[in-house]
Amino acid sequence: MLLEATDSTILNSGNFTKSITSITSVLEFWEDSVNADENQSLLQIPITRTGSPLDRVGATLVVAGDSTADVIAEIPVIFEPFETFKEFTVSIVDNDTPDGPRPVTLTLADPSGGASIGQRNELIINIQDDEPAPVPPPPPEPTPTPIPELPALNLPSTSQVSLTIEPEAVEEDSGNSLVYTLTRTPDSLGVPLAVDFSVGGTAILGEDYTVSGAVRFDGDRGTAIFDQNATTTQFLITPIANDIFQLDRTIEVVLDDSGFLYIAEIGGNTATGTIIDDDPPPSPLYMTSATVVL
Ligand SMILES: [Ca+2]
Ligand SMILES: [Ca+2]
Ligand SMILES: [Ca+2]
Repeated sequence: MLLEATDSTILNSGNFTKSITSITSVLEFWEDSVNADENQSLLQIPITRTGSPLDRVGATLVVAGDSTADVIAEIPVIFEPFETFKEFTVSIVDNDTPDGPRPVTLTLADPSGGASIGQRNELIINIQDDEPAPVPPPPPEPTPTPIPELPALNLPSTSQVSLTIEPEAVEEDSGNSLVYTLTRTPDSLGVPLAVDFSVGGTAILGEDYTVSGAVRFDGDRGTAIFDQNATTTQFLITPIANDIFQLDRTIEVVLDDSGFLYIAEIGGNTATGTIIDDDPPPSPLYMTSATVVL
């Protein structure tokens, strides 16, 4: 901002007649503060003398920036006899810089000629900037944390699973087992594999046979488990011996058509084992003697 001041003199008879009651001249501003726009160019600053108008009196108009110690200019103010009102013109220099609101402080000091300074000895000019406030630059984009590259994942693919049995039949009291063997193609070899199946036939779990091996089995449904890297898995059905004459009984296992990572081999998805009863039929009753009473 560039501030200039020039004085002009106005003889105001109204002021003269109202202020003649004091023998001392009192110099002061008309007001305490005034607002100005940076681009309004000119601003009128009134200074008045009250009291006696008879003498030639004066003071110093001190122009300062934000701080009263930041003195920009010192301008003598002289009131000739009978001058009661002076008006200084302040030139405000517009600029193109967004420099925000700036206060300018005017102070009346150093009275001379027997004058004194009144209570309104300071005037604040609030100059409002007419450029928009600068937009702060956006904060820098945070540097993304690099995502560690994971090792390539070799996903297993689907295996074909088949089912065989050996032997296909065992005698009830032999202690031998029916061995059911599931075989998978190597596609899913890197992971364990569970293959579901249904159980049919005439034999009853717990009554006619027991089950062992890598299997979950409840008599109606079952699941055979391949260990990782195992191409085969087995479970055994062992007859429960008894001395009762019975029919032969069967255990039919049928693989589910498909499941997680497997498809049952068409035509190779079922196996049936037979428990051969080894008990003789009961002896026929026959009469060794008879007595007939007539
Ligand atoms: Ca500006
Ligand atoms: Ca038997
Ligand atoms: Ca039997």
